[in-house]
Amino acid sequence: MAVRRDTVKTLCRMCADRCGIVVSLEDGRVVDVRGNDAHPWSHGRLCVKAQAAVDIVNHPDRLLHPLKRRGREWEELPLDQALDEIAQRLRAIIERDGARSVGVWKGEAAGFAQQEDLARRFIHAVGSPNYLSNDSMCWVGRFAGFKLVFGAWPNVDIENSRCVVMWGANPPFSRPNLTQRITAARRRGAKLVVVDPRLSAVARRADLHVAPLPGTDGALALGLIRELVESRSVDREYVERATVGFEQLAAYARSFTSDVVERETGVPAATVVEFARLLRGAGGRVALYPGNGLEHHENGVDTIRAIVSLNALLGTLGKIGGSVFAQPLPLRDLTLYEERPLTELEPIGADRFPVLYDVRRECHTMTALRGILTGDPYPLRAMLLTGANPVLTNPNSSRVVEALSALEFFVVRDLFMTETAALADYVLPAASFLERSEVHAHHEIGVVTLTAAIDGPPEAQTEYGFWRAIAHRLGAAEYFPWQDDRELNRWLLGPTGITLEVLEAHPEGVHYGSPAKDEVVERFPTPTGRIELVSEHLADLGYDALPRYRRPAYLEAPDPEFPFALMTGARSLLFAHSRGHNVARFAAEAPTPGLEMHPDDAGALGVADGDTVRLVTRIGAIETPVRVVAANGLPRRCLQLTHGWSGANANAVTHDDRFDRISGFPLVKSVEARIEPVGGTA
Ligand SMILES: Nc1nc2c(c(=O)[nH]1)N[C@H]1C(S)=C(S)[C@@H](COP(=O)(O)OP(=O)(O)OC[C@H]3O[C@@H](n4cnc5c(=O)[nH]c(N)nc54)[C@H](O)[C@@H]3O)O[C@H]1N2
Ligand SMILES: Nc1nc2c(c(=O)[nH]1)N[C@H]1C(S)=C(S)[C@@H](COP(=O)(O)OP(=O)(O)OC[C@H]3O[C@@H](n4cnc5c(=O)[nH]c(N)nc54)[C@H](O)[C@@H]3O)O[C@H]1N2
Ligand code: SF4
Ligand SMILES: [Mo]
Repeated sequence: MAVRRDTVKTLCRMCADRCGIVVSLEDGRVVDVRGNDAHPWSHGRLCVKAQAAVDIVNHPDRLLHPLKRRGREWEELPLDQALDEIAQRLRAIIERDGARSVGVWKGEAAGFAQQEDLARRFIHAVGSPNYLSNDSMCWVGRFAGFKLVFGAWPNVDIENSRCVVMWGANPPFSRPNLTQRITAARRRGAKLVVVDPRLSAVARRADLHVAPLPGTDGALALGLIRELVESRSVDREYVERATVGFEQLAAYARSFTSDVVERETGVPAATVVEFARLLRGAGGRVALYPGNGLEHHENGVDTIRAIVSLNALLGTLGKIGGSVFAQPLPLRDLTLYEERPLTELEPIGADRFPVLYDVRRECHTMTALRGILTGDPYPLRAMLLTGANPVLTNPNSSRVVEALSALEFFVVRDLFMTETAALADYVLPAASFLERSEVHAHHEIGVVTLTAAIDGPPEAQTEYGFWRAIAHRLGAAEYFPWQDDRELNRWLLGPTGITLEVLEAHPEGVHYGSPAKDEVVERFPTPTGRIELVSEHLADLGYDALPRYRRPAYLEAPDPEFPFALMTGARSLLFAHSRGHNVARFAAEAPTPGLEMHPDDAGALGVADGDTVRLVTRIGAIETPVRVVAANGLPRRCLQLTHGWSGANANAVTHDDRFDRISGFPLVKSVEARIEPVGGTA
């Protein structure tokens, strides 16, 4: 018989770029992934991860059937039976301890947008407010910063900018196709400033690389605010009309002279002045892009508030090439926060980190994991986890293992038997992103796309398929009326005026909204309707109204036991967190993460590139080979280790007991650390 060949146009969803791809199939099996030249975001360009989708969906270790634990063994069982048994166990726990003793955990790989909202919908539909996710340490720290200052997170218009600032972000690895936007802007003469302690891939291309010590960015931002005010480059009239707290902020920033900033951050005073000059020279067309590098510190949200406030002083808001507030695609809302907010049931962490809950309705994963062990604030007995591997990605792995093992009932949905799935009672095979049809709004270009679903293993359910199946078994069918993903997508699109059929006919997506134009923005969705350079809302919650700079602990109270500041989690190109390590050619390329170290520190320790050392923090210790970087690659006494490897798990040494005060994000960058020799090799 002849081989049946097909091609399907869809999106890669392994990072937020969501590039257009063309998938080739032979007899229904994925054999190739190529770039879709007609796609308006990626224009045919892909990164190396897209091809790995072929390896991942066809992987010999892929889970094909539900598994149930029997002591130390796993037993295969039919999907319907697994779902029945899971529902039965959940029902018994809900009847005994109440619905809030059950939680869901949605990880990064399950996706955001509708996949996130489906998990939120499910858990509220069954009567529990406990939605947990990777967003206890991703994105919301930045979102909170924008939300507190502007009431919303604007699009950063990189391509039309005259000065692009990548602050704690490294798109060549984290969003490879966004990098093309930076290149396009530079071709038109834009300057690129990168703020990163490390000489990252994007820093190598920068006109100005500003390298503060980890966690000191707040002082740098306040120093820039001071420079802008002192040089009279602030549009006073706009600032008076559109902001609250300008005088207060300016007065506070006054003490952050470039010399003070140099002493605090290690950035030469002349660099601070040059940075301010580049910002001023762009006529408000400054694209200020804050990254994940800023969130994982105890002072993260205040740092981010100070950084994003620069937008107000520079006049970037509403400017092409600056920060534009685009109209969102008016999809229907899948969440039940209006209908069934369930706040009286005390969402876990909402009292401890009210901003995290208020701005994004996120429960706090680290509080929940502790709660499993202590029963405080109330017992959490059961968890349904999808698309996450917290044993490698949440801080303090040994505590994560302890907590997840202590659950009475634990279900994991994944493509593989992971370190986390190994702790579960049931493991269910999940559909990969290529096997789900989803609506994607690409807000940076105003394009909505419907992804195509390729047939996957028959028992690998989509996210919707799974939540629906359990909800129907638990008497919550009314919330999951749609037959399948397709009908759900039709419902979601309702108010947009764009039909499912139109999207199916246009795999490159359909434009929505109107193209951005320059407009002066004066009203903001904040409590005062203005840009809040100081936040009375935060003051009411017991925080500082000003984005006050707090020195990171490793500088404020240096501990000779732990002389290094360890950053973790800088993205590597090949892997998405814990994903991709089972792709043989990627694993061969990077079998271990490599602890980045300054050559002088390596010299002082007597360590050479490739030597294995013991990395010790107050939380734990791991062994890992060292990667000695160039002298300008990292400040002295700073280290960097990427997470995601099971062999050298960076999160075995990160903190689940120290947090950003506002967002509740854990301290996983600027962690106090020391290096010890291993078996006499160092
Ligand atoms: N130390 C440190 N830790 C960090 C960070 C850091 O910077 N430093 N960064 C944090 C950040 S920003 C994030 S977002 C988190 C991410 O951490 P997680 O949310 O745990 O995400 P992944 O490691 O990508 O895990 C995804 C799991 O989902 C599975 N999977 C893949 N595709 C699918 C699918 O389509 N459906 C389902 N159901 N499963 C699938 C994969 O096999 C994998 O086991 O890590 C955080 N951890
Ligand atoms: N290949 C790949 N792509 C990914 C992911 C992945 O795991 N792999 N994960 C995706 C996810 S979920 C996320 S959240 C994004 C994150 O994407 P980005 O926001 O771009 O984050 P990173 O790529 O980790 O780059 C963060 C940079 O911040 C620097 N940094 C660390 N501490 C500090 C500090 O104190 N101050 C400053 N200024 N910089 C600091 C680090 O050196 C690092 O270069 O990437 C996404 N894309
Ligand atoms: S940049 Fe790479 S991983 Fe991200 S969507 Fe595009 S091809 Fe996929
Ligand atoms: Mo993330």
